[in-house]
Amino acid sequence: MTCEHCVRTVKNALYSVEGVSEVEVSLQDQFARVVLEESVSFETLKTAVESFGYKVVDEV
Ligand SMILES: [Cu+2]
Repeated sequence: MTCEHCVRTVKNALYSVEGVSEVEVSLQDQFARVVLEESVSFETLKTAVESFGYKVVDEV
């Protein structure tokens, strides 16, 4: 992610996943924090982000 537009896109990608209730994305630290209201696999979140052209490098 390189700018605020990327941050918005990644946020929208994550919010589009069913079960995601809250998303925090940091451009400076290059991370996304996701609050889930139901069980969602990391793979599902990763796929959503990657479908918008962004790479997920690690799982914390
Ligand atoms: Cu950008």
